[in-house]
Amino acid sequence: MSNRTFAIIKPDAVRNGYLGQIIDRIIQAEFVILGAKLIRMTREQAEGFYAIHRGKPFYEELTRFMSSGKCMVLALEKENAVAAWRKTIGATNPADAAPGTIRKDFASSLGENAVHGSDSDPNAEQEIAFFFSESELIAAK
Ligand code: IDP
Ligand code: MG
Repeated sequence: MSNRTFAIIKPDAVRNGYLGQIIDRIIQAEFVILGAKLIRMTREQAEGFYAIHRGKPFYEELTRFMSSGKCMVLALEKENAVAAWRKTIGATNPADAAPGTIRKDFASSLGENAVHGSDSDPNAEQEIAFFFSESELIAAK
């Protein structure tokens, strides 16, 4: 189970036309896509998904933004998936993100930063389960 992580291609990236290029980065980085869906989160879903940030100053802005348009949710597999995906996406603030990372190349601000990545194995499993049933995850290539 430690080899899975959860990703979101956020509404800013979809709106800005980067969906295809970000999926390509996922494939180039040799993640196996176990599941992917294009959805529009309700405000309630966004509030539930980001419940860990409830009470923080950016919570309102974050949940409004995450429910503002289409996004793609993905379950990804790779060795050390959580750390590998966080390395691929770069720092939360694109201004601090390393060259070649997704946030450096496709994000424009701290709030609207193109992608999400889980921060631990237990959170990855919980986040995958928030959007996918196990039967929707396809392990075979
Ligand atoms: P992460 O996405 O890199 O794990 P977190 O600290 O978990 O970063 O924050 C979750 C999301 O909340 C960020 O990706 C970003 O969209 C948003 N966010 C975090 N800090 C701020 C802030 O100070 N202002 C506005 N939005 C923020
Ligand atoms: Mg986080």
